[in-house]
This record gives sequence, C-alpha cells and structure tokens, in this order.
Amino acid sequence: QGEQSYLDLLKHVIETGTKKMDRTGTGTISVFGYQMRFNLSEGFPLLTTKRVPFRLIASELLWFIKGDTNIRYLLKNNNNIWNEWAFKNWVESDEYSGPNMNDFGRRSQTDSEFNKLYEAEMESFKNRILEDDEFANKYGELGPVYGKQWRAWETSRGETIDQLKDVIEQIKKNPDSRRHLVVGYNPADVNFMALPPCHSLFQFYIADGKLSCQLYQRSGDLFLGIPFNIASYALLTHLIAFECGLEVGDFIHTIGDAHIYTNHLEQVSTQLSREPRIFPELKINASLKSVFDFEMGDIEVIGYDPHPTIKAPVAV
Ligand code: UFP
Repeated sequence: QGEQSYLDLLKHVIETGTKKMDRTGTGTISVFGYQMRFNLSEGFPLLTTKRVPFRLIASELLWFIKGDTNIRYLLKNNNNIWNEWAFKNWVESDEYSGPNMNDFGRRSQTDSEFNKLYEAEMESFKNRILEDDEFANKYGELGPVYGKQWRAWETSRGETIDQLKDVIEQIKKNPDSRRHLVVGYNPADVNFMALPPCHSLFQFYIADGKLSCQLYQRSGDLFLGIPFNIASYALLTHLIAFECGLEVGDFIHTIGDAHIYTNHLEQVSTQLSREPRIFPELKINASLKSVFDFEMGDIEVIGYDPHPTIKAPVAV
C-alpha cells in the first residue's frame, strides 16, 4: 500500500530482476508483470522519497484531457517534457537551416560544446512555437499521441470516437458496467509515432460509491517515468470521480516490462535509503462541473513535503 508499494517494486527488481539490453542501448534490470495499489482516499500518491514535479504532471494530463496534441499548450504552462519530439520533426525538416542537430538527445548529454548549440536552438524553437501560429501548427504538432486517441480515435469508417467523454457518460449512467475502458494504444498509428504509447489501456470500476482505475502500462522506467505515471492517473481518477459525484477508490498500476536503467542504480539506492513521509492532499476547484473545464489554477496539492530531488539521465 502507498509509497511503500513503489519502494517494494524497486527492491523487487534489484533483487530478482534480469539484466536485459534495451532499445536505448543503456541496459536495464527488468521484471515482467507487476502490480501496485494506491488507496486514493489515504492521500494523493505524489512520492515523497524524492521531489516529483506535480505541475508538469498536471499540465500534461490537462493537455491529454483536452485532446490537444500540440506542444504550444504545454509551453504556455512552462512544461517542456514533450519538446524533444516536436524539435526532432523541426530539425529534420527541409525548412530547418541551423547547425546539424542529428542525434541531439545523446550528443547533448555527452558533448558540452554541442549542448550549448542545442540549448540555443531549442530556445529559439520554443519561442517560435509560442509566437508564430503557422509555425506552431506545423511543427508543434505531435500527431496521434494520447490526446488524439483519448478524444478523437479514428475508425476505419472515417468517424471519430471520443473515448474519454463516452466513458465518463457511462460511469454516470451505468456504473456497474464492466466496459469502462479507454485505449491509448492504436496499432494503426504506432508506426507513425515517435514513441508507441507506454500507458496502453485503462479501466474504471465503481463500487460502494467509489471510483477506481486500473492502468496497464506496457513499459515502465521505474525511476524516472513511473512516479509521473502514478500521479497522473491518480489525478485523472480524482477529476472523473469529482465530475461523476463519486468518492475516490484505488489506483491500480499494472506494469509489463518494469525496468530500472543501469545508470539509475545509484539514484535508486539513495531513494531507498529515505523514509517515506505522509502523502499530500489534492485540492480542486469544486465550482467546476466537467473534467474538460479544468485549468492549472483549479488544481493544487497541499502539504507536499518531499525529500530533495534526485537527478538522473533520461535514456533516449
Ligand atoms: N516511459 C515511462 N513512462 C512514460 C513514458 C515512457 O516509464 O509515461 F512515456 C519509459 C519506459 C521506457 C521508455 O523506459 O520510456 C520507452 O521506451 P520503449 O518504447 O522502448 O518501451
């Protein structure tokens, strides 16, 4: 239960995991198939054994909920987590004439001269996305990522399905249904995406006036990615429960390939040496009616008192 179930997962992978090579060439220790459970009525699961940036998680989730797939909304909220994907399309386009940015992810981590060039180029890219509508429409767009699949899944008949709106309607009308599913993983689009969706599918369940949510995540970077994913789905569950007049139940996190990158092992042992603290509380603007109306100012965590940030390189 609670943060301990995350810490137990880290220990479990270190103790029983298999060394396994991966797409990024970094190397991991990995197990296949694991489940954590967070009782959301016992506090909001924003980890306390290191600082987790809630603001980034919340603005990304609101962006998904709106069905937005353009990084402009994120940039307006000072959220840079999807920039690299859009930047890649820009520097690989015919219109780009700046310094060569091939393999910028890896080079910016290993070559400090290149990193200066990269940061300057990224800064001007961001400014252009914010200031130039036409440029933003063309190069801020990420294509068929989560927002698109959740809100406008394209069918073979040329229609679109608003999975999120439909599931909320069904939760209200038919709470006992066993069909409250939203699928992020669209096999038809996977080859056109930079990263095939990690959080592939989620399901809601209502009992005793409480809304629970289970996520199936095909691949989880336990140190960097998973703390974000836990808080994101916990927030989604809170927002939907609020709109539907339900209390919050459990968030159940099921992970396929659960891995720790070998260059995160030191950070993981630091984190495991820390004592978990009490989870914060989530406060949302109760005058709103619909999940689709929330903005950053309507969401806040209260009483978050984590241990300090632990930095680690992102595998690219
Ligand atoms: N990853 C997460 N959570 C996410 C996300 C990515 O843990 O929300 F988008 C990690 C998992 C894996 C990498 O380490 O990013 C994706 O690589 P792959 O597609 O090879 O699984």
